[in-house]
Amino acid sequence: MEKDRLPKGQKWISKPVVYDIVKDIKDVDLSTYRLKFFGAVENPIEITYEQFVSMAKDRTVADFHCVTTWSVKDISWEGIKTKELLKMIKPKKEAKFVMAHCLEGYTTNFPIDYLYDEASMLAYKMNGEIIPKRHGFPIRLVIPSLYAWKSAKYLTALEFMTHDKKGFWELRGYHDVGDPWKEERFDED
Ligand SMILES: Nc1nc2c(c(=O)[nH]1)N[C@H]1C(S)=C(S)[C@@H](COP(=O)(O)O)O[C@H]1N2
Ligand SMILES: [Mo]
Repeated sequence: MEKDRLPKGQKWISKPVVYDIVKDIKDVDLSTYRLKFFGAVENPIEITYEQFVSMAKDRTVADFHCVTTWSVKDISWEGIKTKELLKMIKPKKEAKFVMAHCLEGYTTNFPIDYLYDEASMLAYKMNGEIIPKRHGFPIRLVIPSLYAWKSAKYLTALEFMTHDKKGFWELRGYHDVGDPWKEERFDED
């Protein structure tokens, strides 16, 4: 039933609204861009955009829920499933949390389990096209099972942490996890 598809307190709109903590985003030089995986992992690596694209073969179609109450149906993302990348990076067993780091300084944290979700991806295409600049070019983290502020755009690194730390919005009162089905919008305390 269609109603069950929309988390409480949300309404459907047709296209995602661009939300950014800064007004301007620098152009990215793909020849120097690197995506890093570091922290509590067996195999810390850095990959180039070209390497990423050559490995990209996964696709997810998922609804996107923003904490400001809009939701968008069926956005398609192409790239690499995070659970596949983790096979290569091998997080240590004490890695419990992840911090996403972005080009303009944005950060967001979440429990590592969300990277094992079937739908979670690192994406370079959105709805069949290279991700538009303001939607996260060149690579974006997409975690459909959490509110959209966890889907970090302009991703530069995933940091694997043994202890939780708060990212940009989490420091400003937003929930550490942010599950739309539990309406985890803000931290209670
Ligand atoms: N790097 C970065 N990623 C970000 C943000 C940001 O400011 N910087 N905003 C977040 C928020 S609050 C939302 S709602 C979504 C919006 O995604 P969109 O701009 O593609 O619609 O991006 C998230 N990812
Ligand atoms: Mo947001």
